[in-house]
Amino acid sequence: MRRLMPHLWSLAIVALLTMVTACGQYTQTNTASPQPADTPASARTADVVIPGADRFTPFVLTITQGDTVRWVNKDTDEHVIVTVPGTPESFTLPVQGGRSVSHTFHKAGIYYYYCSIHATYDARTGQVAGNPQMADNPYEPMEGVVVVQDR
Ligand SMILES: [Cu+2]
Repeated sequence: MRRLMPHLWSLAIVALLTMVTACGQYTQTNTASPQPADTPASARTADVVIPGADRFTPFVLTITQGDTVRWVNKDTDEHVIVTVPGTPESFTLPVQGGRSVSHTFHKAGIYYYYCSIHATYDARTGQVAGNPQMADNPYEPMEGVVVVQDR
């Protein structure tokens, strides 16, 4: 029995490796995936954190088309994430204090966004500015950028 064990172990390892390899090939060549074409299996989720302050960290986040950004609001205040005009897709995402909100980016491009409670967007100049009525520091507008690269 003792002498058979190493042999059984190597058989098990070979079987395991074969399964892992087969899985990898399956993922890469599978065309009948239940996921939409623009949400590939390799899509990731990246976080932007709102600390206990009116800002987005990191300020610039680079992702790949089909990835999801999750804004994690660690502040007690509500924030509302709004894209500025001219982004490839527009969205308005309210997020309560202590909660998070996600958006999947289907189009490549540069997305500028701001918090519509703590900052303002001037359509005439295209500038985002701090909202002096609401922001901790009106000289540092609550804004961020998501760069979505082609897959
Ligand atoms: Cu805000």
